[in-house]
Amino acid sequence: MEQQKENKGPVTVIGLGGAGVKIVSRLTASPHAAHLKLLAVDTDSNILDNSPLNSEQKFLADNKWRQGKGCGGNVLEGQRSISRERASIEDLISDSSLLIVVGGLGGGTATGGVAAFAGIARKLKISSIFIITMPFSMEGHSKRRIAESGIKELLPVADILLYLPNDLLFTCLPGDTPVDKAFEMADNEVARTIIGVSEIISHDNLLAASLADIKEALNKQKSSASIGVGVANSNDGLNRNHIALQRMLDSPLLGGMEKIKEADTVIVSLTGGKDLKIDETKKTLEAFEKFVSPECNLIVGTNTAENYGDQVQITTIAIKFDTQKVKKETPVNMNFGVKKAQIPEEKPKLDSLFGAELEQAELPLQNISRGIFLNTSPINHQGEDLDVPTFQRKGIIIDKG
Ligand SMILES: Nc1nc2c(ncn2[C@@H]2O[C@H](COP(=O)(O)OP(=O)(O)OP(=O)(O)O)[C@@H](O)[C@H]2O)c(=O)[nH]1
Ligand SMILES: [Mg+2]
Repeated sequence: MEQQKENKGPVTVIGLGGAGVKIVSRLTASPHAAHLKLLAVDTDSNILDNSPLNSEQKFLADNKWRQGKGCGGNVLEGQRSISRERASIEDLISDSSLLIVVGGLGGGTATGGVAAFAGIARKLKISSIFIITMPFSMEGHSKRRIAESGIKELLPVADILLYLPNDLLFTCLPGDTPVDKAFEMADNEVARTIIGVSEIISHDNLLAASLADIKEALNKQKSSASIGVGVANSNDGLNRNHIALQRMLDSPLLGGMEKIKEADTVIVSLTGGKDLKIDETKKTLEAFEKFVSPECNLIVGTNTAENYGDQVQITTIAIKFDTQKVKKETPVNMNFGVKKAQIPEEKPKLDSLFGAELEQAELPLQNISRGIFLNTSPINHQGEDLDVPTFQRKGIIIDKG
């Protein structure tokens, strides 16, 4: 695997095509996205004009050729439009430490353009994550086929691909919900997912789940995965973490608690403000163990960020490996993957994320608990060190297989 360059630049989030631009536009209102560099790229000038991003954040791809009218669902034109702008796009993202591209597959611009972005990121040695929505079933078979062709192009070149079926949102929406409202909800969920994913791989995590492990699991075999995000603050009740946990379990893109129960690997990341207490963190993460199967590889991470105030966010990614589908060209469901957590003393370096570290046979999970409770005295009860999470006390060994 090619080494990614060391770069202390921003995490750049690019919204590509109509849906992508709308989702990125939602992030402008979130204080939790303040550390992200947001960019909107489209072939449609109307979409860009309607975005609250400022003019430096907007890029109209191939203005002269498409005349700002979008690609009208033509994937080839989407491919050409973005490819023709390679040099300008390189300039836009060259300072990035990580690139997150978000878009809705099914139209021309994003479906055609995503692979070009992956290629540009590779050339610049910037790690890339693609957070992609799949069309609603109501949009018809042809949109789905277009979207699947986009996934097929993207899979071999993206570092990480996470695709979210818009349909999952319907499971919790009343039947008479207007389409616009459904899209709006999808936008909000995806925007939350972007923040959650960027938190998980954040550089100053006390316990950062490493991007290398996500990548490793993805390379190992194709998998299906679900993402849940829950947010709460102290106005919601005394136990904000548990409320956030419940909201995460109810979040539409997760697709129900079963997804966590069935998962082979689950990563759970808790982010809060500077007042996030060790004991509430510990209780929440231990409570989480009840949801997973004993064989599950459970990875936990906590993170504090000043702009969270009294808010907490729990992000969960539940992955189920599907050995039947390993050899298929396209996966059936969303893709994502994770494995161990990073030891907290050292910040993860992007240049080492895809390197030789992937070769370790057994994961040093024992170190994780020392990270959470680094500067506190150990709590012993009946000869057991309660600072060590139960799943570790039970001696569950994670084999990378
Ligand atoms: N979440 C969300 N998804 C949307 C929205 N609008 C469209 N989509 C989804 O995104 C897919 C692609 O639509 P667009 O983003 O408009 O397409 P595009 O990439 O701009 O491509 P062209 O318009 O053909 O150039 C659709 O099939 C929908 O599934 C939206 O407002 N929010
Ligand atoms: Mg469009």
